[in-house]
Amino acid sequence: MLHPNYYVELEKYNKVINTPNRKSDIYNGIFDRYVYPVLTRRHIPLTWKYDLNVETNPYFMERLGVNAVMNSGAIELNGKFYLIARVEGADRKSFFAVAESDTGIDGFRFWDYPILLEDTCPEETNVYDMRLTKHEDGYIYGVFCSESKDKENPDLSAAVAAAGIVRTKDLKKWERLDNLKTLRSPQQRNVVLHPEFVNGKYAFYTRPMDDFIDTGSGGGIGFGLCEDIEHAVIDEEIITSKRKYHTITEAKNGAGCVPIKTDRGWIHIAHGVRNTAAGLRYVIYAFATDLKDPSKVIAEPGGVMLVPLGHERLGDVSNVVFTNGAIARDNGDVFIYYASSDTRMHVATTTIDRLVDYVFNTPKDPLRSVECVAQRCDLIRRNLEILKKES
Ligand code: M1P
Repeated sequence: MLHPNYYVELEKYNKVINTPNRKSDIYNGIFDRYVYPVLTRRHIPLTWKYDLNVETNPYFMERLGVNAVMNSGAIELNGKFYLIARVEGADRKSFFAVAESDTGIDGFRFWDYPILLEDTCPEETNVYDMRLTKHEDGYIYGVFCSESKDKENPDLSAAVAAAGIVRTKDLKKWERLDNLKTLRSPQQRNVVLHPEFVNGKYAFYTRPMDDFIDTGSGGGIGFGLCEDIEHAVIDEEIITSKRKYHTITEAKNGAGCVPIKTDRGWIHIAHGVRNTAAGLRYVIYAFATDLKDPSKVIAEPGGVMLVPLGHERLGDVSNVVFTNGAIARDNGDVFIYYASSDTRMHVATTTIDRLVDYVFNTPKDPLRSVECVAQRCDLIRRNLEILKKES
């Protein structure tokens, strides 16, 4: 016999899982937003949190609570949409779990068990933010942040971030490979594996960092090649998308989704961070790189593509949107998955055509107010002429 509250909570869970999503009326022509998040802590199965045994849990208490579901890698396999979510337990430790949906915009349901990674790094305390790459070598790779205490530094919060690597063919069996070594950068986070070989080598987008939080002298999103994915080592990292003064990337930036291949170039959807009196503000931006040389930026629209709006602005780490997963379908549809305020997951939908138009035809940031106003006045002038002709 189960506790009566089990049935109450089960009904709530089923309602969350079965609520259809719909497009919101917020318009920008670039992508559609949706009214409901696609994954939240309310999507966590009851079996992950409660002890259902009434003798050992007479009050039907959460024994292992879940705090947030966020930053998820994404992949389509056999026509189904999968998110590898970062689930953060009440104990602040994150882990990965697969959620599956038929539509990509709703109905995401976690598999029975989260992913139990091979315990190959005794010093590793926390893992998060997996990017999933369907590589041309036939494997699906997951690259994530592997965080450990910085033993050299007596500060209790001092940590070291490295890029952990796993691979799978079915999202069920995962093989852990060596963490990525970047010989010239002491720390790494937001590392993404490029889906194709470049000059016969595995190519990674990196984020050189001097420190756990501050990227320090790290100039932006890096790019480096390595020979052996099982023992990945990168010597030189060159900078692709650079951080710039008084832009959305001033404090830092980082690669997000695996780049999307189009006829015009690789489209990257990344995050940029700036500092404010209210703390760091994370937004999502896009740029394109050359098809033959994916480190070479060939188009960089000015400003943000997606910002936290309304309830997205509030959460455990407020004023944050962050993406590490998108699905580009064969029919040209693109599903961009993003987390808001380190708390919940959302989807934004668009198409390859729209992304290409956005990335290649949105004006660049002229970097100075006076030139930004001139740019806007030019647009207004052209528009007023059109309206005059129409009237
Ligand atoms: O809290 C916002 C984000 O902070 C980190 O991103 P970055 O390395 O660019 O600062 C990550 O830890 C990410 O998980 C988190 O969402």
